[in-house]
Amino acid sequence: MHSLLEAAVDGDVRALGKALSVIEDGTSELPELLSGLPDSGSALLIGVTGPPGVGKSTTTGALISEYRNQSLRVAVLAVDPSSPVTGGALLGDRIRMQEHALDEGVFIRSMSSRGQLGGLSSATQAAAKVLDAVGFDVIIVETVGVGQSEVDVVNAVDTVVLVLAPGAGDGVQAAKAGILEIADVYVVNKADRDGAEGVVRELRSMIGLGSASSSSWTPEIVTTVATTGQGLPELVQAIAKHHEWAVSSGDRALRSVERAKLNLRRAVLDSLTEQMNENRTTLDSLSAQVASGAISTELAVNQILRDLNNS
Ligand SMILES: Nc1nc2c(ncn2[C@@H]2O[C@H](COP(=O)(O)OP(=O)(O)OP(=O)(O)O)[C@@H](O)[C@H]2O)c(=O)[nH]1
Ligand SMILES: [Mg+2]
Repeated sequence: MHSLLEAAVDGDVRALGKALSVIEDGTSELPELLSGLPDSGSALLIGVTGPPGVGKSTTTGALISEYRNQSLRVAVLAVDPSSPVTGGALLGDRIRMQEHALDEGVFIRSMSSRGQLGGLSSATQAAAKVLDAVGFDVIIVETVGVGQSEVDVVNAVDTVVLVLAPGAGDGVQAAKAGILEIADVYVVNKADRDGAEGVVRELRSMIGLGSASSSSWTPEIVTTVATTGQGLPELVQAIAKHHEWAVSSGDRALRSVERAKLNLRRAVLDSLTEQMNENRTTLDSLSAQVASGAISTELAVNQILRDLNNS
């Protein structure tokens, strides 16, 4: 595992791909791989999310260009939480980022979570850690759609960019699923179309700009045309500003503890479920006893936890 990492650090793209597969599959080699990684990374970790079709991939592609102009190395993780095995949906995205395909300073990879404890969120974090160790300066996590699983995935990043666009289903209403509150930078894309101003207005009133206290982050709203690159320097600037704030305010450190807590909680639950499933007979007999009223649920829980402890 360590030689795999070393090869990846030396620029071996296939080794990097293999390391990421270990993460996706959650194989037994994973702990060894992760233990070889430095703890705190220095990469700029950006999440790009938003409703379908608003221009997330085009924006990501445009961001790649901006960062490449600064000679920074960029990695993109395209994450599809809706499908256990990433397929068709991301194909179009890869084509959209095709202009960067031959650039050695750019690495693009689709991600799914097939096995890792803690699910896609921790898989994404682990992948970001690897990419950071390998030397990428900027890591962009693009998710498909907006829902609880996207909220989980964006928990894996330091700066959350929510992309919206004018047009049916693309506006603020479409992004209500808990993600509005956690975005750090709002992009109103497709500003070349009618209605962008309205989306900006709607956003302003919804996120209540001005009410934020001086100690917290005031979300930025950036208007873009991702297809031409208009507004992209401003987006890069807004991301940098948030990053600086997150580091100096301690928010970045706080988020990483919160993240670890969430992962741990989830991993413990996954592990308990797994162990319980392995020990079906106990579960079956205790369930029967609870159903008949012979013992209480609480008592059965204690029994199960005791059994797991002793096993
Ligand atoms: N007019 C206009 N079209 C845009 C702009 N940005 C993206 N598009 C187009 O919008 C369509 C969707 O863009 P994508 O970048 O694939 O959007 P997405 O959010 O990644 O889509 P999904 O991954 O399918 O959710 C494409 O046809 C883009 O060319 C823009 O600023 N203006
Ligand atoms: Mg996309």
